[in-house]
Amino acid sequence: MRNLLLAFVSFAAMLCSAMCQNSTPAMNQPATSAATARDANTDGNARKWWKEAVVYQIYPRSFKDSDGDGIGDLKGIISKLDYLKSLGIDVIWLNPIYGSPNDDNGYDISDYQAIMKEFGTMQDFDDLLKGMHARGLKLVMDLVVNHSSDEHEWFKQSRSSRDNPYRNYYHWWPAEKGKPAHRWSFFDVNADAWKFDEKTNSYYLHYFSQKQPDLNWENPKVREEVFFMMRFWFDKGVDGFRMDVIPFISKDTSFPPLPAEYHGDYIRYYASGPYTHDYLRAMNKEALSKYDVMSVAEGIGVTTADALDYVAADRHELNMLYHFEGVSLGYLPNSHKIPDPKGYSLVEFKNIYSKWDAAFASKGWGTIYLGNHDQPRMTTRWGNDAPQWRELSSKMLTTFLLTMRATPYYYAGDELGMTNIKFDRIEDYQDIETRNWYQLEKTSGQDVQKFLEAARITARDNGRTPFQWDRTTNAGFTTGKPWLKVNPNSTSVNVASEEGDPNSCLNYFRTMVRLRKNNPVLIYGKYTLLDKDNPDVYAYTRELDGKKVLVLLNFKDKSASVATGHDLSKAKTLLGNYPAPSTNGKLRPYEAAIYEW
Ligand code: TEU
Repeated sequence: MRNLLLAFVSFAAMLCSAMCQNSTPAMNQPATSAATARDANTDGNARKWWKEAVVYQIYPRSFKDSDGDGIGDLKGIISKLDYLKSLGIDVIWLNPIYGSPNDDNGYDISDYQAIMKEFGTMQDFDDLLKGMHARGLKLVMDLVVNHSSDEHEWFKQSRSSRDNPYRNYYHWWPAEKGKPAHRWSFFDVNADAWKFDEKTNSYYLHYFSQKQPDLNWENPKVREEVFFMMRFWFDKGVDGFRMDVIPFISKDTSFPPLPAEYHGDYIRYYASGPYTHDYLRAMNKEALSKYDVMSVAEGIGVTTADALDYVAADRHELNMLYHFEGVSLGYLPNSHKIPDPKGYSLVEFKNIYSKWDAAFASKGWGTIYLGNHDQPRMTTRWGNDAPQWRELSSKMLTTFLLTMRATPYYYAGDELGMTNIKFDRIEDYQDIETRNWYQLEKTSGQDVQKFLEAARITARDNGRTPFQWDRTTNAGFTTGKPWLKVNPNSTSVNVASEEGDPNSCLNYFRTMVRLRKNNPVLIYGKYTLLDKDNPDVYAYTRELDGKKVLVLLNFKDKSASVATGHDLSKAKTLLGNYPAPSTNGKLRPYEAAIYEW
């Protein structure tokens, strides 16, 4: 029960910490603080390819299966390169494709320099990279180095004896010192991040599952191994890394009881390690800075107060990070992602994205996303997946993502308006997070029905169902049995049927990407929020070099008015999701419209 409570409190605190502007700054900041450095230099408007890019994320397991085993693979992606090119996107981020026993679908890596056998071979990888580069597409890989798999050779050695040379590659706590101070685990059935290992009478640390032991970054050998591995992929030609839970890599290795200021807030504590920025600067020096590549942190636990410490150019660390504040909105406090029955507040939503825009107004650079492999489908979560609103709301959200001053990270399938599958039974879920949280609820006597009800909206597998290519069996994803069920709406929501329809979500996405790429104002232009207390409409302008663009987005399923102070009848309409965009400030349900002066 205690663990469950801690899990609840901690998860809630993660959401809450993301909301707190003035949370405790990272411990042991270096002498030259980011704030001082910030005043001396501005990099916010320096033009870079990765600021102008539209990033498209592919979950390889679910994209396209070429050999009928029910699991997507690299040859499958290769067979769809022309489709990817046709979207107009620039960069493809692939979730992990390395050797892995798949406890967490590739986020548990057993060989960093090999390709997962279900996904293909190194030759397939080389062919994929070549095919992408031939089409002018860049490839960003996932870097998962907070932890490895327990099946990695390093861990096998490490756990074999206390004096093995690899012992210090991981965090061990000898049992004769008693139980270590509690640490919360994301995926453990008891939410306990310490696992007792009989062989050496010690506990090892795993912030995620028991099969994902945390690497010990204090060991210089670990850092060298990681930087070497990064160079290996860069030398092959990859164009960057998305860095999994990178704010967690540095720990206070005395493992004290949770300091009072972090009570109930493990995520913020995990993201405030003493040497995070030293490690990132070393990573920049030893690997990133040697290549023309991009880097983006999964900015878990990072707030607007410390974001620039990661991404201001003069810090020489990373290029971008993505925050959790937006996607954490609208959950009930003290819950495992139980959505508030009242829905989310658009005013809060606008405040969050405006605050994050302001964080990078003169330094650093932002990112924007509403979906990824850890999130439900954006149309279900932030729009409306009822048949009459699915397309309109999906296009409206696409308009938002592609008109903000931040690099868009767009999740495969959202261009089709894919929606949550909404499983009823726990057996249908494959994801370790949902399965283990369910167990945790069950063993502690919670209402599992309520949990399952919430999972229909929030569970990660909703965003991982197979990509919908056409209306044939299994949506054209596989000729075998798909590893995760295909959404029944694939008979109408799929590439083949949307391809030929000029008004489809797919073609709207293509048009929207083109519009962004052809209008630097949509990339670099200053962002100003209008009518900020309007509960229904998100309205903002973007301005650059005398050009002004106004974006109006109705987030509701009813008509709504907006006061922009602009005479829309004098503006040129650039794009809208209704045949003729409104010109009088009265927006139809889920209407999106872009105007220019
Ligand atoms: O995600 C980090 C993370 O904390 C997620 O577990 C997230 O908070 C959760 O899904 C919200 O419900 C990264 C990866 O993106 C994720 O897929 C991995 O499972 C995790 O790290 C461990 O590597």
